[in-house]
Amino acid sequence: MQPPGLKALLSVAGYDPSSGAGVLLDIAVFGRLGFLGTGILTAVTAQNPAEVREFRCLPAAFLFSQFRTLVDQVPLSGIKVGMLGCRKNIPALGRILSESQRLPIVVDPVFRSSSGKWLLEKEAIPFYIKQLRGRTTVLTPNLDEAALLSGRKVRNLEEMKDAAKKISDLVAAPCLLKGGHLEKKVIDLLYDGKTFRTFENEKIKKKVHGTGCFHSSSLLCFLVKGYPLPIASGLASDFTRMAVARATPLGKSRTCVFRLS
Ligand code: PXL
Repeated sequence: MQPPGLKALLSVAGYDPSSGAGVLLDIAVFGRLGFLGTGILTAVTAQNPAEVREFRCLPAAFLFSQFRTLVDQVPLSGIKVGMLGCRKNIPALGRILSESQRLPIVVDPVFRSSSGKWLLEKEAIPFYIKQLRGRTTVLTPNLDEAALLSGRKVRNLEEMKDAAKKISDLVAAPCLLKGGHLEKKVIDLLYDGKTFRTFENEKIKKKVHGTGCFHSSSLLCFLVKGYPLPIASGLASDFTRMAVARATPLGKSRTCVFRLS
């Protein structure tokens, strides 16, 4: 049994040995915000803070088996999805989502690493969208991912609005478009199917690995704490900004990692 009051959140994502992103980072964020972090692996990467060199996907049936085995014993309060790695994992994700429809589900559509490596085949994006449709609470793309999902250029707030609306229509869910890569300011944009809301923060000139993972896993935590999506989105933007301010370089590269302890 889980101790009373302890809620478990699940990260479905890749393994980054440096713990700068993926399941290890998500679990650290869940723990920092008061939850028990659990994780199932889609893929194992060979990477350091500077680059993803290569990765291997785990067999798709095994991805589902990790989920089934965990939930046979452990009740979950929410799910965050990150890197899938391979097209073959998409149907397994679809099953996981359809079996979890009563839970808050945050999907971070990870397609490419900051160093430019594809973390899901580009050709699989339409199938991915189809499997997500109607099955997620919110989708959290960054500018690059929003461009890939919507098929449009996404470079400023006007284009972000256009893309967020298109993506929300495609997946039948709200879209929180993360604008951390805008040039002058960080503007995160939420479109909930009706209204646009923006969350602005000063840009901190720092290269931080795993910002997308951090943002979406903290969003899940605030949703599970009971905040409505617009409030949870603002809290996640602010929490991420504070964490970026505290992030420090790890090892030889100048890329920073989050410090959660
Ligand atoms: O930030 C995207 C991302 C997500 N998950 C894993 C990653 C990366 C980028 O490198 O390695 C496991």
